[in-house]
Amino acid sequence: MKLLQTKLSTFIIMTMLFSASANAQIVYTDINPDTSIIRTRLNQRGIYSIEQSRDFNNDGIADLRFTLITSIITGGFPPQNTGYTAGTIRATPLNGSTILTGSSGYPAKLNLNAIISANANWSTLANQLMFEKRLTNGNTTNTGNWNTATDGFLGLRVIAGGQTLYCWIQLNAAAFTSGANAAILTIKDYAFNSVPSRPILAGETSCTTPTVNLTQSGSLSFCAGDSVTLTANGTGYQYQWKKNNVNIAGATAKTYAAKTAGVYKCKVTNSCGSKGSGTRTVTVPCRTSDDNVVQIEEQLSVYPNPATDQLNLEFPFTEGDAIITVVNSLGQTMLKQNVASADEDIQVNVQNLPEGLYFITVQNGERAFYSRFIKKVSVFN
Ligand SMILES: [Ca+2]
Repeated sequence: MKLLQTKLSTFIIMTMLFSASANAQIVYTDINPDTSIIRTRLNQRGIYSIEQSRDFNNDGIADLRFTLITSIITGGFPPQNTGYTAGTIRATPLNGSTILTGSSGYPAKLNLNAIISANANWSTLANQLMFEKRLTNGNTTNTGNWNTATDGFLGLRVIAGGQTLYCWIQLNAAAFTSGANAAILTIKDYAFNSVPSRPILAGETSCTTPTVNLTQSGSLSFCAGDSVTLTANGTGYQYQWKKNNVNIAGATAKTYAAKTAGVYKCKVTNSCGSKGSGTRTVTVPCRTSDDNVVQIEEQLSVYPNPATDQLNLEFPFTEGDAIITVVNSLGQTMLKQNVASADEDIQVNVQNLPEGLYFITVQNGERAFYSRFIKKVSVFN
C-alpha cells in the first residue's frame, strides 16, 4: 500500500488530499499523499516546537495533537554544564480521547491486527511517542516506543457525543538519529469503527460478520474426571464461552475444556459484531460403554420457571430451523414460533399467556424436545 501511495502521489496533485471509504462499519481514510510533519534540527540555541491537531473520526472535532519539539541547550547563556540536543514527538489526546499505552507507559506501537478495544490500557495523558537526547560527547539516548518506527499503529479511543469509538492511526516516526537532521512524523492512513464500543484491529479497513461453528475433541458423554475440548472455529477474535446460557468466568479462549454436564456454546465477536455458536450438550453419566449403553435423553431446558414474560430455551440444536409450539393444559396451541439455527439466544415471549401450566415442544428436523413450564403473572404488572 505504501509503495502504491508513493507512486500515486507523484501523479495526484493537491486536488485529492485524501479519500475516505466506508463499508458497513469501518470507516477508512487513506491520506494521499502521506502527510509528514517535519521539524528540522536547530542550528542555534533555542527551543522550537510545531504542532498539528487532527480529527480521526471525521466529525470535525480534533482528537489528537502531535507536537514535534527540538531544542539545543548547548553553551550560550546561562552556561550549561552538559549541552545537549533533544528531539521529542509527543501525542496529546484532545476533547476526551485517550491513547492506548504500552507497559512502559508510552503510547504503544501496535502491530498489524492488534486488537483495539475496551480491554486495553488507555491514557488521557499527553505522552512521548519518542524522545531523543544527544549529548555533547556524541552519545544518544532514546526512550519511547516509536524511535525510528516504520508503519506502527497508534490506538486511539475517541469519545464523540458521549459514545466511544475505537480507531487506529498508521504512523512513521523518525527521531534525530545519527546523520539525520530532522524529526519526521508521517501520518499515512487511519480508520475507526463507526459502531460505538465495537473493537477494531490495527490496520483493519473493512469487516464482515463473524462465523462460528463448534467442533469437539471426542465424546460429549464421559465419566466424572474426564473432559471434552470444544473449539470455536470461525473468523472472530474474541470469545466468551457459556454454560447453560451463563458466561463462564475467564473462558475467553478459542477452546474450552468442558468437565461438567451442561449445555455449552460460544459467543464470537469481531469488529462487525457477535455471533453465537450452536450448542453442545455435555453429559456425565458415569457408566462405562461396555455396560448398559446409556441412552441420553434429549432434554429441553427452559428457564425461568415459573416464567412471567420471557422464557429462555436451551436445547442441542442440530441443523436447520426449529419450530417452537406452546400448548395449554386443554391441548390448545397458544403460541407458534420459528427460530433460525444460528440464533444465539432463543426466547419465547409468554407475557400475554394466562396463568397456568403449559407444554412446550421444539421440533428440529427429525428430533423433538419437550418440556413444561408454569406461567405466572408478575406482581409488578
Ligand atoms: Ca474527531
